[in-house]
Amino acid sequence: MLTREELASFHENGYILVRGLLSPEEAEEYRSESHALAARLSAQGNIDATWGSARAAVAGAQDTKIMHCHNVQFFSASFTRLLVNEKLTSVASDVIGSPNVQLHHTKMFIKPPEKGSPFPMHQDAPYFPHDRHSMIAAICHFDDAPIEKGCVRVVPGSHKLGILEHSKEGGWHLPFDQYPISSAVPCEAKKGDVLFFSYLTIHGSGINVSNEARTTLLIQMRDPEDPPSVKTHESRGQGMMLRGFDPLSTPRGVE
Ligand SMILES: O=C(O)CCC(=O)C(=O)O
Repeated sequence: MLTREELASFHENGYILVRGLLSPEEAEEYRSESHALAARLSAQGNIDATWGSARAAVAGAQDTKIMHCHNVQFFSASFTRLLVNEKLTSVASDVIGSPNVQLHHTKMFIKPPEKGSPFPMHQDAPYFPHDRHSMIAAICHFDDAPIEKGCVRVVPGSHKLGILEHSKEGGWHLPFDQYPISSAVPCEAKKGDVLFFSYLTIHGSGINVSNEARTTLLIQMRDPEDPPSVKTHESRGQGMMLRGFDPLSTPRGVE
């Protein structure tokens, strides 16, 4: 659970980096699972998820790559256990402001050494707007993410701006000149750290130019009483309860 000061900081800045939420051993296990999954999937096809806008926005991003898998809990039981980890869901509950925490989706990213793709600055909200803006992301770091590995960067306080107009070209993104990645605050992380931020918080990340991969799992969660404003971005597993219960459940959902 967060302290009163940490929660106030989240509300003021729109993000909080929780140090050592996972132990180094837990992080290492999830790192191995992530790389094993990426190897299995890569053997069957291309799992690069580099945004077209990343190539356009960032010098040096022309031949970068990022290995990716959506909804990893359908690929390995180890990730299912992480989703309901008490340490994770108790902080999620604090920042969402509800005892009930519902899954939206998960995304594993491996930024490979020397050429790991960047993400232009954006809010997540345009992808899947919700009426009460309770949606958060928790980025779990399975290895260290210093600046040179392309750590996540944020614009503190930007969650207070509401949903901004984005370009949809090559992935939703904000104007490159107005929001350069380099001017955002780097959230350098150690393995086991988890970065929580509102889906309204402007964020992005630079290229991994180091000689090690950057391995993360992004878990998007919401208050189950915060309905989607539009029917979009639906995926397998969406609506799974990670903590508490769904006060809006009806017999229609029972099969
Ligand atoms: O992992 C990162 O560097 C950023 C990911 C991100 O911004 C996103 O998936 O929306």
